[in-house]
Amino acid sequence: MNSYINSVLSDLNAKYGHEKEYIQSVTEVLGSLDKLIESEPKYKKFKILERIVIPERVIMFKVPWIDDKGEIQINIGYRVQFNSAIGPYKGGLRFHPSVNLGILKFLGFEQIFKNSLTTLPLGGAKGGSDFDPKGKSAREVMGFCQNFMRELYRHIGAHVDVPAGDIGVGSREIGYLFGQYKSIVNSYDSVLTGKGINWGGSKIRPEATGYGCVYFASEMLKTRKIDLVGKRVLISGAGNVAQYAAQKAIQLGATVLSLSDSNGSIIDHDGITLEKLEMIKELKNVRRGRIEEYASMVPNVEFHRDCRPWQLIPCDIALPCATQNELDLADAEALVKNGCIAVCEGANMPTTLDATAFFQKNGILFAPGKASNAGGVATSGLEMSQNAIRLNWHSAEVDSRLQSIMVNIHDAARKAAAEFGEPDNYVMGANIAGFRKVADAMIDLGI
Ligand code: NDP
Ligand code: 2IT
Repeated sequence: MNSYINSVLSDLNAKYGHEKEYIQSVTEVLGSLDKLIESEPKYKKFKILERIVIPERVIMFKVPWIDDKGEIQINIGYRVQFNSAIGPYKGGLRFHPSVNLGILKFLGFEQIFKNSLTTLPLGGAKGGSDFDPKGKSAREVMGFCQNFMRELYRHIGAHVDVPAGDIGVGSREIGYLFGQYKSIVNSYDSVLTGKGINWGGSKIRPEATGYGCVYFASEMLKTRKIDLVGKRVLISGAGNVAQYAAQKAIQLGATVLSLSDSNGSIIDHDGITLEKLEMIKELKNVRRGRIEEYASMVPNVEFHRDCRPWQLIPCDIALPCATQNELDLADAEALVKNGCIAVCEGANMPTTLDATAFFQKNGILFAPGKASNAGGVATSGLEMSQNAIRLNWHSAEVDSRLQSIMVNIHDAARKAAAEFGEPDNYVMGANIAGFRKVADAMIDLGI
């Protein structure tokens, strides 16, 4: 590896080695910029790597709230405003007990390059809390969201920072957050995306990440003259991204065999149909149940407790759509052995670094999340545009913009990878294409 990159990485490791996911994401990005850094001395001259790996601002705050028993509970809230060189900070909020500063720094860092790839003017950020929405009543979730926004409101704004959803934050939570923002500030600002359709949301935003991931997979397959018809697809997760990745894959003729949650995976040997998917949406989004229950609702379905889908049954395409590091080297070896041809990340950094390297070594089409899951934030950008012009576009219009953005991202990643001699290396291509625009803007804006 280039000595400049090496020294930045080793300094970062010395200071933040305990923030494992953050170090992993920085290693992945910087590790693929070798050839660019060699060919463009300006990035070293302006110390862009040292500057881009450190967030512009980190906000941490206490969130006290009262549970249904009347007891006081305390969680930690965060917003990592990572980079605003090309636009206002933009990125989701995650509510999950595993949330800590290192995880949000990894997600905020990824978001910089993802947002740059969308072609829209969006900086990178991420936030959230270690609050666990699982098992909480709607009143408790509302109370938590209101107290979270009681502090966050002063740090965000339509031209400052525009949060959205992520794990544990869907339209219900965005509603409570927006209601509280509006009541404090007394202004209908476009300050959150993923809003409900009746109060400023965009058509296709709920579908966008999952649909976009499948559009990206189709583009990758096209480079080998393959389509999705009849392909066996394994999907992990059963939340927003997984549900709509499944929906689009089924619509395009693929057979979706699995979904999962943190308790385990279901394998549907007959394939999940659009009708069965509606049952899953009711189970997960309305009743907030466990994916295990699907096995008792539908024949020819197995539930595998505490297992991820990757080693359970052969597939052609894998779409990891749950969480970080949920596909490791042993999973990658099994997928390749079983004939998998493409892996397209719906989640953020679901594949470990050694598993990614294994896929690449074995000629698997591999799409990194910052490219293949960018449809969500891109459609958030379209929601901001609609709010700014006070219009709502039809579904077909938003979907067609989403599709062309995904095709653009695919082509930009391939083009950048080809420029440096590795046309099939989507990791390298996405990182270079995303990085260049932000780094050049940082140079233009001075220090
Ligand atoms: P949801 O909360 O809707 O769903 C998350 C799913 O992943 C659930 O099935 C959940 O299971 C499972 N999951 C979460 N954490 C774990 C874990 N530690 N181990 C195993 N399973 C887990 O979130 P999303 O679908 O919105 O997000 C999924 C992924 O996609 C995340 O990586 C997110 O960062 C990424 N993403 C989301 C975007 C969006 O627009 N929503 C945009 C781009 C990326 P359980 O219910 O048991 O917790
Ligand atoms: O990881 C992501 O890109 C998201 N959670 C969506 C962010 C957004 O602002 O829509």
